[in-house]
Amino acid sequence: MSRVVLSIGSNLGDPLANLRSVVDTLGERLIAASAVYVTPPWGGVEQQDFLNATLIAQDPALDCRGWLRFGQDLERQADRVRDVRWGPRSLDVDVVDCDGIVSADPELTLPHPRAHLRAFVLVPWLEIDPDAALTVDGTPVPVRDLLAALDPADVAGVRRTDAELVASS
Ligand code: PH2
Ligand code: MG
Ligand code: MG
Repeated sequence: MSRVVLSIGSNLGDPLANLRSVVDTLGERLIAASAVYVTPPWGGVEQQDFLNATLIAQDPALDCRGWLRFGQDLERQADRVRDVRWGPRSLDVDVVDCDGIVSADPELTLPHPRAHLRAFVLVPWLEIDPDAALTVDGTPVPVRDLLAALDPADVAGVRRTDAELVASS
């Protein structure tokens, strides 16, 4: 059994459709989806704003590496090209947390080594799990405390939209 927190982002092609492809593929495995946020590019590469969201999902058949592959398959299907680090992309699916496991495996470092610095991950995560915590340097820290430690301008830059990820029936 694994419960995963995924950060999804896109700023190329049809970003909303790219994010929706993840939710659609998760189907009943989706536990919670945040709103869609418009976020300024993080990391110093000049590029278009991103759409970002955070998802919580569960699948007894997938371990943490299985979730990594799940994300990579969807990135491929969105014609993701790997070139510039922190540059534009049609779809990025990052495993932020998987069952609270801490691992220095270079293929899948857990939790995501930069998630605690990124308002575009933490703001949507807090929306769907107000009690969320992330292990930073070996210590679990409430996500709300991580957000309070970030530059308020970075946090304010993460703006909620009215776009829906999950088709309302
Ligand atoms: N992803 C990156 C680099 N920078 N900035 C925002 N706002 N959103 C992202 O998803 C993002 C980014 C590389 O994974
Ligand atoms: Mg990423
Ligand atoms: Mg990635």
